[in-house]
Amino acid sequence: MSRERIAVGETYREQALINNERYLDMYQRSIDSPETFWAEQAQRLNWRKPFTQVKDVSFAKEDLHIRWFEDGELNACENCLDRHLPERADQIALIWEPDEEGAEVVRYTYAQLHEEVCKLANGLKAMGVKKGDVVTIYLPMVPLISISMLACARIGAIHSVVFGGFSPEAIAGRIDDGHSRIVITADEGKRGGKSVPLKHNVDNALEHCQHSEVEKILVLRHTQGNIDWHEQRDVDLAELLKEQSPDCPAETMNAEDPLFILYTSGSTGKPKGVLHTTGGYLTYVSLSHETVFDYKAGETYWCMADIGWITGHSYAVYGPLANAATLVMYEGVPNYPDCGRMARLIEKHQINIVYTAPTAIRALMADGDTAVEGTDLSCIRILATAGEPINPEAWRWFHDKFGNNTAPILDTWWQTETGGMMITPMPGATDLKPGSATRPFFGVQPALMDNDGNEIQGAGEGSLVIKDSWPSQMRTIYGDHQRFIDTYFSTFENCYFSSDGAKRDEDGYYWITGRMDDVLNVAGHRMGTAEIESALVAHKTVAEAAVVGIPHDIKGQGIYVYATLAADVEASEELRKELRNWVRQEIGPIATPEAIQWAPGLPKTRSGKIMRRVLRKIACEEYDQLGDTSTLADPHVVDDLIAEHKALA
Ligand code: 6R9
Repeated sequence: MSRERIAVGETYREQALINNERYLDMYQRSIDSPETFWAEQAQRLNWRKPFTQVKDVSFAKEDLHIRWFEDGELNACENCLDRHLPERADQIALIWEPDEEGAEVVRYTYAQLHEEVCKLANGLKAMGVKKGDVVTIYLPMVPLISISMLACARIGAIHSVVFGGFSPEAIAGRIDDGHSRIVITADEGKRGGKSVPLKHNVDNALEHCQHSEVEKILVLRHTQGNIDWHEQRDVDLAELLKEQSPDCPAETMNAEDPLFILYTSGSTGKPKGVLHTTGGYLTYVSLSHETVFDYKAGETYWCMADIGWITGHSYAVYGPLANAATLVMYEGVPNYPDCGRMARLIEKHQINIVYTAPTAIRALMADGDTAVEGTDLSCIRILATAGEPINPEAWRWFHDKFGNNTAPILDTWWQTETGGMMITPMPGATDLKPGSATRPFFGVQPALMDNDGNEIQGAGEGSLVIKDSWPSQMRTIYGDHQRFIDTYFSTFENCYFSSDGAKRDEDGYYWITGRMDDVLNVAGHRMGTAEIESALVAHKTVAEAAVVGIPHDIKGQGIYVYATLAADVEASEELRKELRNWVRQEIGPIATPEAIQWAPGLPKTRSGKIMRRVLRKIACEEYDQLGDTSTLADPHVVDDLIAEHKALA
């Protein structure tokens, strides 16, 4: 924990929506009388039918329920578009910057975005999509991705966005789980000058589905690349939209009706379908987008996260659009064609607020000052990060090079499950400490627990839990409510357990120390070790596998694999390559192992549990810190692994 403390800048303190007094006052009210506080905040949305109940929650695992504004009715899409039209029809809602630098930028006003969404909503209806149906969206970072989500929301369909970097197997699992009948995709995506075969991946996915009910695939012709076409099943999106009316009444939804499912990795089993609902989610992401980014009308805002992740859902679509913001969307990667692209893009569109990931900063930082050379970034007012801890070096560099040593860097801690930012500074209110996510957002009651389940008071370190509900909390795991209860509410009584560890300092600031379960964070992407292990053992040559995280300069964490080969299989460099590719194919390129070590045996306890702690230490070459290995069934395994690791290095 660094001792450095950066005081709120004067201009920020004077001009921001929330200064420290206001933060303290609002925070206190949000905790003392959550019902009044949230009833007030929910007025930022248009309700078709006002709610009379604000909050009905129990975190007790025998009686778990989480309901917000439960008798209210509204439509999320209408709140993101229609209600802005009287005043802001001609304001730019979305600026789309293509992968290829210099290629034509596309802009949508709020009126145009509304029209596109209505047409697609009608198109979906024409395909038979009804309220409550799940629509799978597998698209690159093009405006259609937001348009598709909003079109679903408009007609009450539940969207399930699958990150464009995921493989056919991963798509198949999600299509199966959601019983999706419709998939929206594109011929290809473009990232860093390369094409991503999206339609081809969907075709493949359907072959992997256990019980595919997919009837139609709507295809955007984006790159005009060559794709297979199945007359009965594939629909050219442009053709479909040509026939659709730009009028589509928005469906009346209950506040607790599902808005979307988004899959995320856990420590065991297959990815979980995190379910978010309508009223509470939208209230929270809209309030937090405005107050954390201090968003003011007329400002241009860029959230760099892919929309396939929660950061994209909440802060590149729902939050900013609910606030009538002007958004930038970028198709590609921040260092294409070179590491100056991000800065040039900010300058070109005069972006005021940038929300990114530490891994992107570290990647640019590796090239020194060239990332910002020749650009004038004085348009930047606020910088923010999410997804992983930001190391103080990266914080400093970003603050200096992009923030002109003035723009605050907001390190926001939250999760797919929390829907919105939970622990975060506010530009006009919070003194910053590089590496700390600082203080809780309104309504959020974090606590630290010790191993016996007792709450730690004052400064200390423990398991990070949240003691009471907040409106954008996930409601369940789609199709598996028991897993929801077991995962989040069974470790500590009457608390939501985040699976993260944290420290709290004397000022009450929180410092996230990382996951306490077997979940890795690779370049800000969550991945379960179990997921990668099961991909590996699905290969015919692998008998058993164990995966651990190792420190990585740019990605934060890298994937280190221990593989035990089947009896008659010969280890070889060829096979190592094949397994690397196999994992990429099974999960996606983000899961590519840094290294694969052959392991004739794995360190197991007598009850057969793999001792990952030991494997982690070996992978990090901390041989003298293996800890207690006395419970191992066969302690010699460890010596063999160390020898093999040394040979590999
Ligand atoms: C928003 C998002 C959640 C996990 C979370 C934690 C890590 C997120 C962080 C952070 C340190 C931050 N994480 N923000 N760690 N500092 N500011 O990333 O959601 O993909 O579900 O990941 O990411 O470990 O538990 P998600």
